Parts: sequence; structure tokens; C-alpha cells
Amino acid sequence: AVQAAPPAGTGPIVKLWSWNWNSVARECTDVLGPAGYGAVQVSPPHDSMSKGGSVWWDVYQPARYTLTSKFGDENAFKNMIDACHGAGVKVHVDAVINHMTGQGSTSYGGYSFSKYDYPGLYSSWDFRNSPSCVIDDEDYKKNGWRVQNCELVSLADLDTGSGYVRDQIAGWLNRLTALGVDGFRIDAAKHIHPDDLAAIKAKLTGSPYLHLEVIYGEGEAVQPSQYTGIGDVHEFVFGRKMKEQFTGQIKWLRTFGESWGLSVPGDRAVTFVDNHDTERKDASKNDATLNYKYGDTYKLANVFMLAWPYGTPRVYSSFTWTDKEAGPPSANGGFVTDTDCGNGRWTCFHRQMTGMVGFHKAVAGTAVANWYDNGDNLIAFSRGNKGWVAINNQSGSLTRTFTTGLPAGTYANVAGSGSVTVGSDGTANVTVPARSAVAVHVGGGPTPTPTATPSPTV
Ligand code: AAO
Repeated sequence: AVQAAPPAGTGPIVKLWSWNWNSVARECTDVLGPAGYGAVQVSPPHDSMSKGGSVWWDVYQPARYTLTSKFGDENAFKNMIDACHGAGVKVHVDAVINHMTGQGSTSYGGYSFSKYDYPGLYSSWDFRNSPSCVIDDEDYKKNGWRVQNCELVSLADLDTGSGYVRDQIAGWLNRLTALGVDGFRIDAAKHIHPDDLAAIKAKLTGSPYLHLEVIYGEGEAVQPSQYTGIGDVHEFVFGRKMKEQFTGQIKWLRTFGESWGLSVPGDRAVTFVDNHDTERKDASKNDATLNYKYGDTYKLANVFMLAWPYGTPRVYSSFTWTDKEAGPPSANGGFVTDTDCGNGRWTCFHRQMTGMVGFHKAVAGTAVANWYDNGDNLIAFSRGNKGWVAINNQSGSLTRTFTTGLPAGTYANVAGSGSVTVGSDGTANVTVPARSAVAVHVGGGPTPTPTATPSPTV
């Protein structure tokens, strides 16, 4: 059965990538819950190829299905889930189930494994076509079979057609569900045949929310639409369009939606300005996105994502970097250290979006109206009579009278500071500072003041 998309009014997802469990727990209590984020997506929690700490991508090479990762142990993991649930925030885990490692013989803490042999878990016959077939760039366009049967970047490809392998994978995910996990981001879902993924899903206990990493590429053999019957799918075209528009002219966003060549319908899409892969792409590549280094431009694109009705938005927040390979701040042989939002090593970007999280929830289910653009890089629109936003992506401020569609009153600017006063005709005179946004919504305080005494009902 197709899972139901998260109900309207559900808060956005925040991806606290490479954060350790203790820090996620604290953030749930202090920031995510109070802000209204619906769910936090955390990094892969399984035991990984190494805890050396020098690179970030080791955690995409599962070594065994135990909660002994560089982000913390099982106790810390469980405490995180409890803290998040206590704050009203669901927990989604990054599930790496397409493959195991690409390593030769490795040994640590009394555990030894090699690329096609994980004692007590998988042996060579549980892998596909080992060792000779590796997916190459041409395969994506020409050969869907190879995309789903050969090795992704030489990682040992699990034979997800096998009942035994499906049981091991489902068993691992079910253990996480038993600990309280609410959903899974399925890593490299494109490389698992939809029938195999559906068969694994059928073995899952509870009804975890699934969102699948199936990257859209033009003319490719494997397409996101082949997966929307299983779970929601990551909309990679969204981030590409955000980069194109916010480094160009945002007036065009007036018609933004599926007609723009998005790969997944809005009710099945998880949208994001960037993720941990795309933020690291060379800016010249067509799959590169904006990232935190773009500063205000990046922030405005995220404001748009949370204000415009398309998909389930996911805000991305992680560590700062110059070396694309470098791992998160760590100590003691690779254990990720607690997040400090003040030391410059973490973006803590999601904290800048807390007001827009409230906006997103307040305007759920309403349509875009009262569009305005200045023919260039300033846009404004309302969402029903619940919210109104102006996004100024140019280097000068702009002051004018906008039609907001809101009831008369004074509202706090949840995308910045100050407030907006709406008159009884629904208009407001607003200054939108350079490279910033003004967003107001009903319920966003200060309380709207009625301008006329309601007449008694006759
Ligand atoms: C590391 C080393 C490797 C070594 C390997 C094994 O870097 O050299 O061989 O270990 O020892 C991460 C890192 C990898 C790392 C891996 C394991 O990124 O470097 O390998 O951990 O430690 C494809 C997949 C997609 C995948 C993406 C990276 O479809 O699932 O490649 N993403 C996930 C994770 C990612 C992780 C893994 C999967 C593995 O998010 O962090 O890898 O668990 C086209 C296709 C895409 C394809 C890209 C690959 O896209 O459509 O499906 O993604 O190519 O670049 C333009 C581009 C075109 C692009 C297209 C659409 O046209 O030209 O390339 O747009 O986006």
C-alpha cells in the first residue's frame, strides 16, 4: 500500500547531519520541539567501516547492524529518541541497506570483516555479481539493470532479491522501530529494484515513514516515478531550480511547481535546498546546489521552500567545511564531539529557520494568492488569509504597499525582526531590506487587533 504523506500542518523535517546523538537530544528539547519541526533526520546509526574520523563518508559503509557508531552508543541513541519524542519531534534514521563496505580485511574491537564477509550477518553468496561489476556513469542512462545489480562506487552490493538478505535488512530496521524510530531515509534507493524494496517494506513492523533517495537524472533508465508507490521520494530537481532562480531572477517563481519539470508530484516529494552530497558539488556542475556558503541567498531559498506549497520540506544543517572529504569535529579516535553552535564548526542553520517553521505550519492547506513581483528579484505572496511573505533577493531595500490578504492587525516578522501592521483593507506598507525576507502569519504574534467591533449575530 502507498503510505499516506505526512498530514497537512505537520512540521518540516530537519536533517541534523553528522550530529551526535547527545546533541540531537538536546536540540530536540531546546529548539526543534519548541519551533515545531515535525521530525529530525539523523545520520546512519549502524557500525561503520571505521571510526577514524578523518572523512564524513565512512558512515555510508555498514560493517554490522549494531548501534555502535561514531555518533554514540545504543544508550545515547535511545535517550535521543526519548528526548525528541518528549519534545513532540519524530526521529528518522538514514538507512544504508543497499550495500555493505568497500573495504578489504578490517578488524577492530574484536570484530573482523571483509568486503564480502560479515561474520554472523552476510557471506559472499548474499552479494550480487561480486566482484567485477561496478556502475559507471554511462550506466545511469543506458542500463537500469546495471544500476540495480552492480556496485555503487565499489560498495559490496547486497542481493536484495534474496529472502535471507531481506530478512536481515528488515530485522535491522525493525529493531530501530522497536527503539522508537519513526521513519527511514533510504540511502541509494535507486540501486534497489522497486520490487525488492517493496518486499522489504512488507516485512517492516509498524508503519514507518519512508523517504527514498532516488536522484532524478534526465533520460535515465531508473526514474523517481518507479518508487512513488513505495514511499515519498527526494525531489532533487527542487534544489537545482532553487540555485538557478536565486542566482538569477526570482520573479519567475510565480509559476513554480510540477510544470517546471519536477520529478515527483508535490504530495509525494521531500524537497530540500541542499543535502550533504549536493552542497559539496562543484558550483559549475548542473547538480550543484546552493549551500550555507551562499549566506543570505541560501537563507532566502529556504524561506521560499518553507513558504511555497510543494512537498514536505527538509531543512539541512550540519558542519562547516573547506575540504570536501573532511569529517565532522571529532575526538577520541573519531567519535563526533558535541555540537557547539558558537564555535564556527557547525552551521546550525536550522535555528535561523525556526520562525519559518511556524509559518509553514500556520499556512498548511492554503493556496498562493496576491502574487507581486517587481519584474526582477523581489517577490511577495500570501497563503490564503493565513500568511504573507516578501522575499527580496536584490542588493537594495524596497518599500511599498502590499496586499497581504491578512486580517487587520500587527504581526511579528518571523523571517527577521520587526513587525507588519495590516490595515482593514488587507494592505500593509512594508520595507523589505536588501537580501532579506519579511514573513508574517496569523497566530505569529503580536496578536492581531480587530479594527471593528463585531456586530452581534442576529
Ligand atoms: C567512498 C569513496 C569511493 C570508494 C567507496 C568504497 O569516495 O571512492 O569507491 O568509498 O570504498 C558516500 C560518498 C562516496 C563514498 C560512499 C561510501 O559520496 O564517495 O564512497 O559514501 O563511503 C549516486 C547514487 C546515490 C549516492 C550518490 C553519491 O545514486 O545514491 O551516487 N548517494 C548516497 C549518499 C552518499 C553515499 C552513498 C549513497 C553510498 O547520499 O553520501 O556515498 O552509501 C548521477 C545519478 C545519481 C548518482 C550520481 C553519482 O547524477 O543520477 O544517481 O548518484 O550520478 O554522481 C548530473 C551529473 C550526474 C548526476 C545527475 C543527476 O548530470 O553529471 O552525475 O546530474 O544528479
